[in-house]
Amino acid sequence: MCVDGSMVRLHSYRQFGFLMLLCQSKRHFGFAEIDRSFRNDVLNGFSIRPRAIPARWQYDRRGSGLFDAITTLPEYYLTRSERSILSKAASEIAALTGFGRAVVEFGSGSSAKTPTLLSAVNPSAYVPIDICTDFLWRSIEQLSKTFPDLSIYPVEGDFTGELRLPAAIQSMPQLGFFPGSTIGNFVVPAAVDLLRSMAATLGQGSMLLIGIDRLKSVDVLLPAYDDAQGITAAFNLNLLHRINSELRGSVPVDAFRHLVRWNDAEERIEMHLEAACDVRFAVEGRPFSMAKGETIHTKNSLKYGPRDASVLLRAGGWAPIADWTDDKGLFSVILAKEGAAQLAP
Ligand code: SAH
Ligand code: AVI
Repeated sequence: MCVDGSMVRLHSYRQFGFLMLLCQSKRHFGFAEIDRSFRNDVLNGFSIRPRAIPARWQYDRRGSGLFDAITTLPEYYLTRSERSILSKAASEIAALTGFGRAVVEFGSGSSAKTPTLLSAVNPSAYVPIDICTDFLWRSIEQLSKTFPDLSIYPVEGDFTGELRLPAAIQSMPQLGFFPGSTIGNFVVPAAVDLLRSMAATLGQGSMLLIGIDRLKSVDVLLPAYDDAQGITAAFNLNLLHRINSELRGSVPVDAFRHLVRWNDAEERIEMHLEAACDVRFAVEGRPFSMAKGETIHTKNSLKYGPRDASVLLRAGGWAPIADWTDDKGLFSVILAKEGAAQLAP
């Protein structure tokens, strides 16, 4: 086993117990950076107008558990659609990528879709990257049972920041995996920057398999983000609980409600937390107030037509080579290779 900064190579499932201890001890050191960014983003987010807090902070342990529950909701078609595409296209994907690449997954969460890809492409290594440490380690435990011979190098951290991939995979051809339409949680300029930094991180000759949710009727989109059981509402409101517990907050969570809007000009779902009455609270000793009806913008989920998705990838330094959709055309999975396509004169 080797430990290199935030990366740990997992040679066998037997070492998992020791890894959990290591991970816990690392929390006291490496996590200071994440804690500091959370604090800065929240204090800044409550101070700017309109108020907004980046979506990545929704994924603490409880938030990630609630997101997993969202993926099974009847209204949340995204996960079902993408899984069906991946299962059907698995052998075509493998034929195009070849075997033995290192699979690098951005925002791996519970890695629920990963086994389908790993079984198809027979990777030389797997690198799950996630900001939510609890889920990262739990999913590795599961995966290492299913793929006992696979070298797994988890990376804990923010994939929008500077990423150091494990030295051991640097000489291997790489396949980026970015499922779930997480790219939709970034506004277009940020999405382009992220795709470019992925291309730089994965390097020449790499490929990217990305899931992107398609534009569709608002009648389908709104319930997917405002489900009848209120799981998405609990997921959104959990951000306020997290602020209270991690940042000495006194936000009156019961005074907020989950609000979902379709922004037609930007072709995106927006999630907000709306104050149901005038509120005053403090975070890290700083006082804030919000008037009834004011909102905190907590997430965007951009939707793309097939052509726009292709343009986005090209702008981000990836040339699409194949794409697949589900029976209803709700979602798309695109395989792209690193390097912008040559433009005709
Ligand atoms: N890939 C899974 C999970 C998608 S949810 C799926 O397709 O279902 C988004 C995941 O990305 C969460 O696990 C969240 O913790 C992670 N995430 C979000 N923003 C991140 C960031 N900036 N850096 C690292 N991980 C991030
Ligand atoms: C991960 N991401 C693409 C999800 C989405 O659909 O925007 C996050 C989500 N949040 C609430 N519901 C789903």
